[in-house]
Amino acid sequence: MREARGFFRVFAPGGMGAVVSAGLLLAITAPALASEVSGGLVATVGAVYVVSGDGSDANPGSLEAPFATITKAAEVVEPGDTVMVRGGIYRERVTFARGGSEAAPVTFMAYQQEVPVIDGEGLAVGHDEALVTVKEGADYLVVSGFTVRNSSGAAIKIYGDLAVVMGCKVTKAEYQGIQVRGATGVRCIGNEIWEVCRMNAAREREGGWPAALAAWESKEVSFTGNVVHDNDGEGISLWTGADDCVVLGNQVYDNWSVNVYLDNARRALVTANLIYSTADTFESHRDPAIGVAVADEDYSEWGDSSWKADGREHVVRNNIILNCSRGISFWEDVAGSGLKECSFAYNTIVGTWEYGIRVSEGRNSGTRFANNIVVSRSGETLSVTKPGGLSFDRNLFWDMSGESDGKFSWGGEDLGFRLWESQSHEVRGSLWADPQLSDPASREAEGAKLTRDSPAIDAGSSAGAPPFDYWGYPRPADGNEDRIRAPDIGAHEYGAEG
Ligand SMILES: [Ca+2]
Ligand SMILES: [Ca+2]
Repeated sequence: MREARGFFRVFAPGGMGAVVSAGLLLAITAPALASEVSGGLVATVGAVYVVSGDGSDANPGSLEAPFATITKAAEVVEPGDTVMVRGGIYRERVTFARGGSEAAPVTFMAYQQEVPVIDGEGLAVGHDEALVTVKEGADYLVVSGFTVRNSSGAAIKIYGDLAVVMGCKVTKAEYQGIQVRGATGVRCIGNEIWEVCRMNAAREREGGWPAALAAWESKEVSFTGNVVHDNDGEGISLWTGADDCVVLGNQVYDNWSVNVYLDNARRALVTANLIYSTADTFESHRDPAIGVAVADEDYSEWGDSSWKADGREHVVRNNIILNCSRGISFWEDVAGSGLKECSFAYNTIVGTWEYGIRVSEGRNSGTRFANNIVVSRSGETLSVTKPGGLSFDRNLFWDMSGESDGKFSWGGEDLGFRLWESQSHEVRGSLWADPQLSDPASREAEGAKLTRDSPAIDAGSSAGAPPFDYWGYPRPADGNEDRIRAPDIGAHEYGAEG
């Protein structure tokens, strides 16, 4: 996905530098590395340690005489050091208290293609603790290629700034899979997180469940290319005080309460994600989950006297949302909260069981829904209980059930598309037409592609159009070769792939 690659280039030079050195490490054996490094290949890599289940913490930590525990390595690393952990099961709570620097990160990584497993079975981990913890002050730490499983608390919690957690498999935790707390610039890249938030495994709780992948009171966190699925809470959450965070290129599906949740967060960018529900029959009122939800839940009762409703300035674009209860949803939990200066644009939402878009109350302002494809399956396309502060511009609506005009619930009135479009001055230039997607029943992104005669082609407005589509191809394109090069409505720019 090109938007993802651009993101790496622009925002992740330090982390990807560390990854490049990790790639080098994979290519050569550990004893060879030090001389390669001292030969100038990598300027700032320090010592290399190896951990193996059959080693000993009394060893020097070399390939021939490895440490036995990750904990031992974590106690001795200096900035620039690399720890390679061999395959096998490590039954230890790991605390990373020593980090690196921008020029010299500390890296803990799987040795070659082996799979080190940090397994908490039988270990006491409190509900607000984690099996793996990156402590505050342990900055510039890279953790790559581990499986982390069986925690009676969270699996991984990150308090250190600019940490990178990548290529990890995280499963079977009672609470969060990965939670970033009070940290800046953390990146979670290419992890798989499933079957966490097990404290709600019965899926009967009325509230209080955690999220599989979450940022809380943190800034400039990015969640990129992760696969987050089958969790018993929220999928990805930007939670209270999570500001300027990015949710990019993830696959998020079959999570219980909400797939992507922006709760008391500010200035989130949610882009190029594939969000869906696989099933066609459902077991509870939250099943299937919402695609992207925004709210400001009231946590003042938790004793936070400074709490105020704060959600605003989110950009949610180029996402594909399939077979969810609602595609995009806001609900007003406390008076004064609302969608404020948010943009929901160029998303393709297909097959919603409840509403394509639902905005429930809210003191909304300056928020724009533009250039989205919204295809419901319930006959109920859109619901806005309190019009005002929301504009709808160049959206393409349709319903799979054969409804001729859809149902647009607007300030308590049930309107068909034509009445809705003609009555409100906040609504401009939307269409009611079959978007002619390549496979509207699909759960894959390809199914949301336009076909040649789609009315979405060249029908978008260029104001605020992102320069790429979901796949990262340039927008606008003249994919249908009619000499009109305008943006297409939805997440796909037809023919842009050339
Ligand atoms: Ca076009
Ligand atoms: Ca064209």
